[in-house]
Amino acid sequence: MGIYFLLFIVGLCWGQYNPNTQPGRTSIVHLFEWRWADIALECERYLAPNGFGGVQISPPNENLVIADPLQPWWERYQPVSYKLCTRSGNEAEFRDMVTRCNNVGVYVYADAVVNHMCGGNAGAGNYSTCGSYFNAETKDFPAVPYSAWDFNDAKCKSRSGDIEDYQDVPQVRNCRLVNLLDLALEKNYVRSKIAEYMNYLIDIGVAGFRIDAAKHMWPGDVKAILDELKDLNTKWFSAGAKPFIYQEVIDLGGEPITGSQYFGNGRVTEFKYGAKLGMVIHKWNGEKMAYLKNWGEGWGFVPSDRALVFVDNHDNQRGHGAGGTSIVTFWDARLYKMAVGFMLAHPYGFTRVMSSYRWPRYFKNGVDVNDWVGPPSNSDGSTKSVTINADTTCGNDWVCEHRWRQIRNMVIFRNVVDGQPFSNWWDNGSNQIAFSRGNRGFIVFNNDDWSCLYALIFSCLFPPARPTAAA
Ligand code: QV4
Ligand code: CA
Repeated sequence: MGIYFLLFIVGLCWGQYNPNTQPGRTSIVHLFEWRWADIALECERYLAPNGFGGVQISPPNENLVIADPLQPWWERYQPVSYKLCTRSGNEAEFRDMVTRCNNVGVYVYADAVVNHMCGGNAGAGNYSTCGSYFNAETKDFPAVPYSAWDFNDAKCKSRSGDIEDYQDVPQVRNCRLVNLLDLALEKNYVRSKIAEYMNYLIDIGVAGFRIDAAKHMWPGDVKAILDELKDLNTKWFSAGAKPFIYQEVIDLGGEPITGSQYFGNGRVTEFKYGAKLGMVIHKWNGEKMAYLKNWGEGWGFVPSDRALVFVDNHDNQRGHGAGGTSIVTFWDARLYKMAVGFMLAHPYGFTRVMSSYRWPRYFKNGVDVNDWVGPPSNSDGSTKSVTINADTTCGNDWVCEHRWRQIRNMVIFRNVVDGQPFSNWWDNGSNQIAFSRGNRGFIVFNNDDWSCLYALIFSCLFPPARPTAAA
């Protein structure tokens, strides 16, 4: 009896940390702001054939429609209800996407914005993506429904009602993140409405969730919600499979709230990863690739099986969130291929590839004042479809980093070497490194500007200024 009981418990726990991807598929891609119809097509025509395990989608629930600035990308982080209509598509399109992606073994991970509703100064009306009425002033969201009783304001002790001090733990959890109406997650009613929303997505076929702004929710409240979640839909997943959970907790050190406080719920986003790798790839502060020999927990990151890792994300690629100027993005294509290539070659963490859109950056005093600009749009405000060029790149200002040859190949490399140990490290003491993954894969990087990388055959295998990752 004992052993079975233990296995059952392990099975219960193991689920939240397991991405549920099909065997041999070891990465997901964040198709940021893509339309559901385009994601369905991409699952079938590209992600499945190239070994991607899944796709993170933008928040699928009804959000505030903001006129000034005009429909910023971040309006999708201001919920009005849990109805499934957004500029990515309606419920029918959402269902079609999940079914078609699941049918080709590419699973869907939804961005769950459940810490808050819209901004406190959003006014009142029906300017929302399903047309639902709301009143931010009175905290009335009849389409859920939520009323003023379901929000935290009375609990918040800061002067403004917003989070003012990240050293004050109750403030970070109970006050408004940039004035967003903060939900009272200790209330069973609020927990039940959120669990109802997430279970609705699970019934449709979703495989897991990114928990937005998890740092701003008490770990116990998050757990209480997760404990109400169903097992995954057995139409695509084995009986008893649990939703994969990765919580957005920005922890660069120096704050009382840490990623490890959330390990009981699932994985956490390891923001130190992108920030530190960016420093190394930029060769700033004396950082060099030779130092990557002990990459991972050796650099103070969370344990590998609790980490969701990425080079950049939708926030820090445009100066939001964490990571600062060290973050490498698609705007620096040469460095970006190297950073993503290294991430996919190294065994640490569960990897997420970013897929972005180009926006008209405009720097004033070193700050991009166009960081708010939403996805490529038609004149009526609808999101442009993702067109595919003859050379397999994307049009309409969709960057499609996941389709870049070096990145696609490294997604496949990671699949091929899955489970193989990090071994045979070599470096030149500077920015030329090489390592294998067991006897299944071998990779070389040359990020030195001044020297060829000579191999045994004494030829200049990898000339400088052309960082190369040979899989
Ligand atoms: C502003 C002021 C407030 C003021 C308010 C009054 O900052 O002090 O009270 O106006 O109107 C947008 C605007 C922001 C505005 C806010 C409320 O940018 O200027 O407040 O709306 O109107 C995204 C964007 C935010 C955006 C938010 C809501 O990044 O700029 O705010 O969506 O639209 C921390 C958190 C971390 C968070 C990160 C950005 O710990 O969890 O900040 N990351 C996640 C998401 C991120 C999203 C949110 C959380 C909120 O990844 O995309 O913020 O859901 O580090
Ligand atoms: Ca909160």
